[in-house]
Amino acid sequence: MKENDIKKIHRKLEKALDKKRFEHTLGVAYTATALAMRYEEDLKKAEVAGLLHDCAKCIENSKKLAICEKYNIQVSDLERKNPYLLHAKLGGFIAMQKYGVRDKEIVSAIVNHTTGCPHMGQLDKIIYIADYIEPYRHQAPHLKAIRKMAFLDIDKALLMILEDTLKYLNALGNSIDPMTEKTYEYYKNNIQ
Ligand code: DGI
Ligand code: FE
Ligand code: FE
Repeated sequence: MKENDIKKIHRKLEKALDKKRFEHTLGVAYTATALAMRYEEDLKKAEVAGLLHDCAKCIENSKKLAICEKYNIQVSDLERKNPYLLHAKLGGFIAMQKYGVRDKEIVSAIVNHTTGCPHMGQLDKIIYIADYIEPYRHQAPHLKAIRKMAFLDIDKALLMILEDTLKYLNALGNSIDPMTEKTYEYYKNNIQ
């Protein structure tokens, strides 16, 4: 991925996202880059995945569903009731179609950034965590501790985020995607 390509992605994203989402996106991109330095992953891939992770976020819900229908992207009942969840899956598709991404790990990191999944790759984890801890986020509990843990132990940070996300969703009475649950169970049972 050349510098020029990254500039092109910036320009397109600025049109596709509202101002707040674009700021969040930049926050995720540089937080992901910092985590990639720490965990010796490809810096440019982390930057591109961070930039594009929410590329489908500002599409209207009805349009999200329409795009999924048009391109035969599977939509579960839970996603139909909570179409905002689709921005992850759809984001992976749009990253390939509109932004020319060919790298499987980047696409995977975008697709899995909302619910996570068991056996996440290193780039998946980096984007999942960067999304939660980027500097423009203010409201989540334990942010200070999770930000610190992200640079000490990536799996522990992941588990802390999953735990807090499930607590938050349960407190609101929001339905839990089976993938969020599976991811939590997997990491709870697989790390000390
Ligand atoms: O797109 P962002 O706001 O940057 O962050 P995100 O893609 O991680 O997720 C947005 C929301 O999705 C966040 O408030 C948590 C929520 N979420 C994650 N897992 C589930 C979920 N919502 C429901 N209903 N069910 C889930 O399993
Ligand atoms: Fe998102
Ligand atoms: Fe995000």
